[in-house]
Amino acid sequence: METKAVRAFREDEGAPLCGMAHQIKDMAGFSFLMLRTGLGLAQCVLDKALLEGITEGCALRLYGEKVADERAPGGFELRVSKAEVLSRPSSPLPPQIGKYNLGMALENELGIRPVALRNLKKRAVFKVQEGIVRGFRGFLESQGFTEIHSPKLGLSGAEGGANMFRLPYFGDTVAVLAQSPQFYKQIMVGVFGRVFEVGPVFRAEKHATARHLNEYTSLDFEMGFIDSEKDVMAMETGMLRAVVELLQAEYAPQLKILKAELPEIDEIPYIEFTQAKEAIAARYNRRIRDPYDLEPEEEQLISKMMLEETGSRFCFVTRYPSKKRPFYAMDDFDDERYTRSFDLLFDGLEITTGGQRIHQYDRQVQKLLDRGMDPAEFEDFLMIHKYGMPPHGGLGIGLERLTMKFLGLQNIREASLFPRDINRLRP
Ligand code: AMO
Repeated sequence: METKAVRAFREDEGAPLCGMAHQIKDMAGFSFLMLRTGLGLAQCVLDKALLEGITEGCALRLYGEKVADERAPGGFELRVSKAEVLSRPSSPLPPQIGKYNLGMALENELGIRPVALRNLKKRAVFKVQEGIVRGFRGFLESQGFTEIHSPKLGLSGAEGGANMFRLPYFGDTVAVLAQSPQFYKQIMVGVFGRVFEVGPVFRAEKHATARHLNEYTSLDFEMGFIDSEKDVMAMETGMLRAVVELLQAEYAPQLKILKAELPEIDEIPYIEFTQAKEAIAARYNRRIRDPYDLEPEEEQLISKMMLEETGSRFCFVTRYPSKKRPFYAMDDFDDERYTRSFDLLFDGLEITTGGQRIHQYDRQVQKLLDRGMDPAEFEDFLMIHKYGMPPHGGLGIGLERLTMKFLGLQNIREASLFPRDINRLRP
């Protein structure tokens, strides 16, 4: 498999190759040096004299002759004739970095993340993550969406009070960190019609689980002129297909390193919330404890059931009860106990929440009042309803959760460069 870096290098015969000494293997009379470049590994062969003073972790500029070799990564090796050492590490690199498996407990690995990320398998996760964001952005751009950047500091949150980070602002003001770009993406539908954002969001989750972070990257989009939440679901299905296609076309080396099997995405099946709850209760002999929300185990069982019945690793759960959905969710026209909202499950985990939103002023104000909330506190947001909004809807996807599921990782922290959780604010 030829990486882009290697291709560029091959096409420019005279160019030296720059990179970091990733792994050095001594052979009889010569050494193999695996050079880590931004986009791949290059196999370099040096005789003993040239290797003098070079250790793993050195930044190098290597000159030499490129020779085709099927066994080398990228199909060639560099027979080095001249080596310039541009910098040397002041400490030997932890020996595991150059190995295929880092072989460290996650907690220990996170402690040395700045260097652990140089391990090829660890690094590949974030290359794939780049691909997911490129696929998301590229597909939405092709559908006429405009990218926006909303503020992360504000006075109120959109997703309820329990998990908001508050911090002292100027004077006596207390600011909150954005739990989502919800208000702003809806506002911007009134401006551009279709918008998306990729940005950080903050949740003061007080529990440490394998699927929660206190800061994560949210992939959001919001679109006007929809007939129902089904239009949003169809857009998400198209986007996921485009992401998988891009990953297959341009990220094959990383997927191979990670031994990842991407899902096939055709139409994504859906099932209504209540129907799903009842079906798994009967099928797996479970008691329904919370009729308004899904427990993590229920998400797993719904996914399992849908995989068995439809062959799809993804499934939408629709018509969530109003009680547990935010105040901006549009209630079902026939039955106000339910909303026109959905979650998307992927291999047993919720990766998306979305739905149609209330676009009528009176209706939005009434829903706030019904929930004992003060419309005056939402004056800025309500401006859009007051001055006219199309029927609209959208969704939010946790990038780390999506990455984790695409790659079959066990803990969300593995899909976050520098995870923030209840016990961790560094590195
Ligand atoms: P919700 O709060 O369900 O919806 O979040 C959307 C998606 O974000 C991810 N997610 C998380 N990922 C990591 N750590 C967390 N603590 C965490 N919390 C949520 C999940 C989830 O499905 N405004 C709505 C979206 C919308 O309707 O447009 C919202 O934020 O993948």
